[in-house]
Amino acid sequence: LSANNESRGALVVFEGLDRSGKTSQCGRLVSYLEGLGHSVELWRFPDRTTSVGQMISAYLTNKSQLDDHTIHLLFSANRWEKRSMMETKLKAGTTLIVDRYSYSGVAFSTAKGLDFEWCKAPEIGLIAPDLVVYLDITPEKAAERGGYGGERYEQLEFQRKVSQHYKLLKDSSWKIVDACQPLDDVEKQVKEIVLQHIIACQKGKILSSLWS
Ligand code: FDM
Repeated sequence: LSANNESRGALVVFEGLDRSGKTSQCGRLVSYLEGLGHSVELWRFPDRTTSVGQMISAYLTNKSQLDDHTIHLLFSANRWEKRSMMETKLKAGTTLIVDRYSYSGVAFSTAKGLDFEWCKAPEIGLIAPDLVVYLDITPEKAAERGGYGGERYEQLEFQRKVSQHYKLLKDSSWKIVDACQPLDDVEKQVKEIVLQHIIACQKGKILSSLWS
C-alpha cells in the first residue's frame, strides 16, 4: 500500500480496562504499519505533556484532589486542545493510533456516579473514530496480569464498574477483540481489522463527529 496524498488517514482508537494490553498492542501496530510504509503516529489520552495534562497527571497520581466534574472536564479539554492537530494530521494522510479517547472519559466518570448524558456532552464535536478496537478482558483476568499499579482507578471493584459502563458506549464503529488470547493472536486480529479501516478511509470514507 503506497501513501497517497489525496487520501486521508484513519482515526483508530484503542479502549479497554487497565492491563487489557492497549499500550502493547498500539506499539506493535504502529511498528507494523510503519513497516508497510504508512504515515502513522501513536497518540494517547490523557496527553500528560500539556499543562492541562499535567493537572490530570497530578490527580491520577494522588498529588492533587479535584471534584469529579472538574476532572471530567479536564480530560475532555485535553482532547479539545489536540482536536485541530488531529484533523490536520488525518487530512494530511496520517493515520492516528490513539490509546484511549472519549469512551474512557465517559466510562470512568459514569463509573464514579456522574450522569451519562452530562459526561457525553463535552465530547460532542470531537472527531469520531473510524474504528474503536475494544480489548475485552474481565476485570479479574486483568488484575491477574501482574496486578494494577498505584494510580487512582486501578482497583478491581472500580474496574468492574468501568467495564459495565464501557458496554453502554458500544456502537457500530466498535470491534471487540478477545484480549485474553495470547498477545500474538490479538496482534494478528488487530492488524487485519485496522488495515481494512485504513483502506476504507483512503477510499474516501467521510470524517464525522461525536456522537452521531
Ligand atoms: N481516564 C482516561 C479517564 O478517567 N478519563 C479519560 O478521559 C481518559 C482518557 O485515566 F485510569 C483514566 C483511565 C486511566 C487513567 O490512563 C490514565 P492511562 O492510559 O493509564 O494513562
